[in-house]
Amino acid sequence: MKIYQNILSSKAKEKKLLCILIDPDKSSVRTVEKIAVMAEDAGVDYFFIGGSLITNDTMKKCISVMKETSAIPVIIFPGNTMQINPDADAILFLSLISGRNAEMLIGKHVIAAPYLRRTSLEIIPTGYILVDSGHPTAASYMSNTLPIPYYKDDIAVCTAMAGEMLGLKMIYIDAGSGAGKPVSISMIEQVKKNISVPLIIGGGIDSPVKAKKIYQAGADMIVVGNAVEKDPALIPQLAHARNI
Ligand code: 1GP
Repeated sequence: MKIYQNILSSKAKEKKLLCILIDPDKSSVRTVEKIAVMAEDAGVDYFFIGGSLITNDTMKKCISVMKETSAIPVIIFPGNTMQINPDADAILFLSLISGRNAEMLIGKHVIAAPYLRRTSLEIIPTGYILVDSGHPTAASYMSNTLPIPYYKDDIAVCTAMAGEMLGLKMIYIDAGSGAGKPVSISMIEQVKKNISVPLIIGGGIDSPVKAKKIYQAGADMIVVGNAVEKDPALIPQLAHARNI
């Protein structure tokens, strides 16, 4: 439980965390290498790797490039069971609690469990909540679930509370990769007031200003994918935004 313990101890010290998401489908090996070097220099806390739909076979290669280029822990953010890879350090064992698709709540987990048991991946049970950001995202389409409406803070709060009561160790609220706008500040504030496990926010965070506001609203960790893939120079500015 090394990574989770580090996340907990950062939260206790109010030290905000930055996570860069690498989607192997969107980034060439060269880009991954560049991002990993810049992330290492900027003191990024974690890498997530995964995607709603991965059509090439570069997951293993990406992990090895990230590990050769930096010492930042690599956490799998799986879109499906095929993305489990024993070379990473940990996996978010995501239950899609905003949806009502039994496969995403428990079905895939049953299939993955015996395989995960044979790896040394640290398993971090995480309540995953998708929030509507104005248009369908790959995550909502591929998971065959309805995201929580953008303005329904109360539904997000009750969903996050239920996830924590079920024993999930983190809550990850995601507007979806490439979302037109991130999760609202008021939703983050309301959820934060009602849970005590670490709160992760991702989707559509494309500037240090937005990142800072989201940290100030209560996110313990933010996840940035698209913006960094487009412009790796954002990495040091995002890292700086952790100092709220
Ligand atoms: C998606 O939260 C992540 O699941 C990251 O989203 O690519 O929009 O930064 P972006």
